[in-house]
Amino acid sequence: MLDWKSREIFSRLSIPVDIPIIVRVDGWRFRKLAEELELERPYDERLLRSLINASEELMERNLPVALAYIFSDEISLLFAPPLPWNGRVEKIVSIVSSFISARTSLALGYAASFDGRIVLIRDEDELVSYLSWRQDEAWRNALNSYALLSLEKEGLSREKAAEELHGKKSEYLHELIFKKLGVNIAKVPAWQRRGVLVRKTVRIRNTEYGPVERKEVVVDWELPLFSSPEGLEYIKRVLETAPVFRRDGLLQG
Ligand SMILES: Nc1nc2c(ncn2[C@@H]2O[C@H](COP(=O)(O)OP(=O)(O)OP(=O)(O)O)[C@@H](O)[C@H]2O)c(=O)[nH]1
Ligand SMILES: [Mg+2]
Repeated sequence: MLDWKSREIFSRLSIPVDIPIIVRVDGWRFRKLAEELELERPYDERLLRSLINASEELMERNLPVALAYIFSDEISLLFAPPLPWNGRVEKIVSIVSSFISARTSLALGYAASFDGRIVLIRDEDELVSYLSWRQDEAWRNALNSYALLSLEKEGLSREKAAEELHGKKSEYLHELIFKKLGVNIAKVPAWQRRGVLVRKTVRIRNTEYGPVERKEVVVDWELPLFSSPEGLEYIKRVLETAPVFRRDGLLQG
């Protein structure tokens, strides 16, 4: 008999357990899912809420997840060290992706799948840089989705509209969205422009028996720009109040 265990060649692939990581999952073929579920365009709150709930449920499991940053069809989950499953890459990526897929599918009543990847995060500065990168993408996504819709409303096919928008500057897109849809993109809800952050926190409540700590999951719908001084302060505060980081403060770079 062949030693089949030895053919599971990636099962030993692991990352040091004392490093924070982001696990980012992205919906597979969500354009098709959005069409079949007739999701609202360009943004559907039902989809966002299903991703928020899936993230909350993951955080409520006994896993060291401090926060989840969400926009469009993607979620970035920050895991604090020590990493679960001895840092085994296959285990981490497959469980997180399938957990989010299962919860989202149940919420939407549609079989939704997510791919997944791991990103190493060395310290707080890198976390801010990573989140700013994804938030830039959220903003680009907002401009693009509204602009696509404005051209499609004029009768262009999605493909033609995408072709037309290729390489266009953001000022042009702003103008187009305002002219064709009457929408000031700078004024659409913050969650559409900047995404949403779900975080685990500890609240200290004063009771008649003295202060009591309670873990809670909180959703922030009005995010600052992560690359601004206000954003930096916000992320610092999120990490300070996250129970998984308060324990040993490993992210304090
Ligand atoms: N109508 C609608 N569609 C959305 C919403 N959020 C995400 N989507 C769709 O999901 C897609 C996400 O982009 P991608 O991840 O690049 O596209 P994808 O179809 O998921 O393709 P793969 O990720 O490569 O499998 C968008 O292009 C939209 O078509 C939403 O709120 N409303
Ligand atoms: Mg996708």
